[in-house]
Amino acid sequence: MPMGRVSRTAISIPRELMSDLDDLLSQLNLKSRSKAISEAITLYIAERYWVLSDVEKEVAGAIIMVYDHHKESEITEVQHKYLDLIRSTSHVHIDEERCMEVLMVLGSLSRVRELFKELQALGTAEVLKPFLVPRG
Ligand code: NI
Repeated sequence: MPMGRVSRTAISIPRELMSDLDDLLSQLNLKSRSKAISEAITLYIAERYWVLSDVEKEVAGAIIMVYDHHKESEITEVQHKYLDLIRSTSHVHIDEERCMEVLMVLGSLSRVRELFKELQALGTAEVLKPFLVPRG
């Protein structure tokens, strides 16, 4: 997201959380708390954007899944109903039992919601996480 004018605000967060952030920034040799918190807010919005936004909007994003590899055919079955939406997939075999898969999607938010709900309804993924940003 492009940085326009900035707003100043005061927020209250647990001291330990701020300390964890400062430790991390120090280890990464980064100096700006504001930049880190801006990035965190951007991620927060991207992870929740799909919940409230206008369903007619066009979005781009990813759906990240971790699941038992014995359930792969069910998950693939669902994906084949969304050929218009899923532009690419990436799959890695985590270990003997589990797979991680990322679906890159481009299309209307309503369609992404349908896909997400259908994957959720399978109840097979231990992780099912959308990350969406608006287009245009
Ligand atoms: Ni696999």
